[in-house]
Amino acid sequence: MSLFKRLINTVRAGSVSQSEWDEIRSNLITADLGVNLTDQVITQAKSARPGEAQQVIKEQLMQWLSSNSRTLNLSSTTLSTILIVGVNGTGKTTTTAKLANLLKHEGKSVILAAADTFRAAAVDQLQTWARQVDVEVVSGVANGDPASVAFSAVSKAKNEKYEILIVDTAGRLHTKDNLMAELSKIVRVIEKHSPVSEILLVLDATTGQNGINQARSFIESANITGLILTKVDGGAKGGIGLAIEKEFGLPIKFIGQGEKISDLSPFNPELYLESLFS
Ligand SMILES: Nc1nc2c(ncn2[C@@H]2O[C@H](COP(=O)(O)OP(=O)(O)O)[C@@H](O)[C@H]2O)c(=O)[nH]1
Ligand SMILES: [Mg+2]
Repeated sequence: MSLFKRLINTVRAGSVSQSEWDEIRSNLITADLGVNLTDQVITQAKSARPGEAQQVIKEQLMQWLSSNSRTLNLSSTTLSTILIVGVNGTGKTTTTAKLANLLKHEGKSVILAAADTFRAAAVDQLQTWARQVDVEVVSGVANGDPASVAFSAVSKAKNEKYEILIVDTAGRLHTKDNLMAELSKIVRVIEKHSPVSEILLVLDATTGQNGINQARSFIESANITGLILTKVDGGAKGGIGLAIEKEFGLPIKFIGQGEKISDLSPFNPELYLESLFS
C-alpha cells in the first residue's frame, strides 16, 4: 500500500494505538520523508477528524512543494544554456541526452557540450546518446580544462544560432573545493558570451536522505535553479521529492524514470501527490 494510504486508512478506522502510530511513523521515515516532516504529518493526522484526514494532509503536502515555476527558463530570442551538475553516477550524462531529446521533440535546436573531461568514457557515452538523438556534441581533449570545452561549445552555439546548449559536467563531490571552483569557472566562462539560463542539479532518488545532504552543499556553493530527480523507477520510496522541495524551496523540474532516452518527464506535483495516496 502506498505511502500515505495506510496512514489515512488507520486514521479513518479511528482509535489508533501507540504502537500503530509508531509503525506508521517508522514507515514514513523509511519512505524517505525524514523525521522532521514525518512528525509534522503525524501531528496533523492525529488532530484531523477521520473524514478530513486525507484532505488536511494533502493540503499540507501541497504547501511543502515548491511554488516556483517548473518549466525551463528559456529565452525565445537568444541562446539558452543549461548546465547539468551533481555527484558521480546520479544520471547526469543520461539526463543530458534525455533532455536534448525532449527539447528536440519540442522543435528546438539543441547542441551538447561534453565537459566531463576526466573520463574518456564519459565523452563516448554522451556521443553515443547524441547519435541516437541526432544532436551535435562539442568535446575537448582528454583531461583538458572543462571550462575550455564550455567556451568552445558556447561560441559555436552562438555563431550557429542554436537555441539551446546543454552542458554535461563531471561528477563532483560537493565537499571538494577545487571541483566546486571549477564549476564556478565553467559558469564564468559561459557567461562571458551568454547568460546561463539554468543550473540543474541531478539527484538520484534512491540515495534518500543522503541525496538531501548532497543537495544542500551544492545549493550553498552553486546557483542551482532547479532539480532533476532520477531513478524514480527503481523502487524509490516516494517521499524524497517532498522532502527535497520542502527543505530547499527549489522545484523539481523533471523526473527520470528509466534508462531509455524517452524516460524523462516534466515533474507534475498533482500526479506526484496522487501517487503517494493511491
Ligand atoms: N533506472 C534508472 N537508471 C538511470 C536513470 N538515469 C540514469 N540511470 C543510470 O544510472 C547510471 C549512471 O548514469 P550516468 O548518466 O552515467 O551518470 P553520471 O555519472 O551522473 O553522468 C547509468 O547506468 C544510467 O543508465 C533513471 O532515471 N532510471
Ligand atoms: Mg556522466
